[in-house]
Amino acid sequence: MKGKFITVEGIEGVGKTTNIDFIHQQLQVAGRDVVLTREPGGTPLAEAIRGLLLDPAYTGMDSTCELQLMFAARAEHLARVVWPALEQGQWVLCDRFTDATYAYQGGGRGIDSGVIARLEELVQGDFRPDLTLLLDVPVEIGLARAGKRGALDRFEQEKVAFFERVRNAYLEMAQRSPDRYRVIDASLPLNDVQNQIAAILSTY
Ligand code: T5A
Repeated sequence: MKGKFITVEGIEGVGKTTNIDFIHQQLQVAGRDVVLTREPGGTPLAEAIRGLLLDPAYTGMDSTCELQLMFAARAEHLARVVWPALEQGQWVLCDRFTDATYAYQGGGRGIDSGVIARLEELVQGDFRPDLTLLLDVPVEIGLARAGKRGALDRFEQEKVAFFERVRNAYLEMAQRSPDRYRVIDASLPLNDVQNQIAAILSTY
């Protein structure tokens, strides 16, 4: 692929939405042609699947159903948006990707990582992000920030212990893949968070 694939990860309320526009802007200033997208979602069909996944009406959804919906949305998103853009030399900046599946469906729901890896292989082969920015905050800070936004989606209704497992799964992945991951302390004031991001992007 000619372009670069950058993903942004973290638990709820960590500040992905707040910071992704900043990252987009930094990359554009550096002269990159950037496609900004998200998972689950990024195409009309994948956004429809996102609607099902986040809808509190489906609280208690079977965890393997949830897992397969994540990868169904991802297959569509990769085929229609991510891979064509990278082939054309564009950079793709994506709000969450497969690491979120390992963190939420693996760490959070307890699905065996070998099962996730088999779907990963089916849907994306050996395709992986070039760079993953993990915004990290203690769970209580993330949930307090997310809680200020009003109605909670199906994931945001989970308990603190679920998000502790999700956060730990992210931190373990970052430890295992130091070449790809950069961990950002997102508990600091926004300006300090963005200074950390700018420093990372300036070396990339
Ligand atoms: N999911 C996703 C899976 O389970 N498996 C998968 O494979 C994938 C791809 C949707 C859900 O899907 C799950 C995970 C998710 O639960 P999402 O839309 O990315 O994914 O969900 P959220 O994490 O809920 O994303 P949000 O946009 O809701 O949260 P953000 O982007 O992390 O937080 P943000 O930027 O909205 O910030 C929250 C608040 O904090 C403030 C902001 O102003 C805002 O009010 N804030 C700060 N305050 C003080 N200091 C700072 N440094 C701050 N940064 C932000």
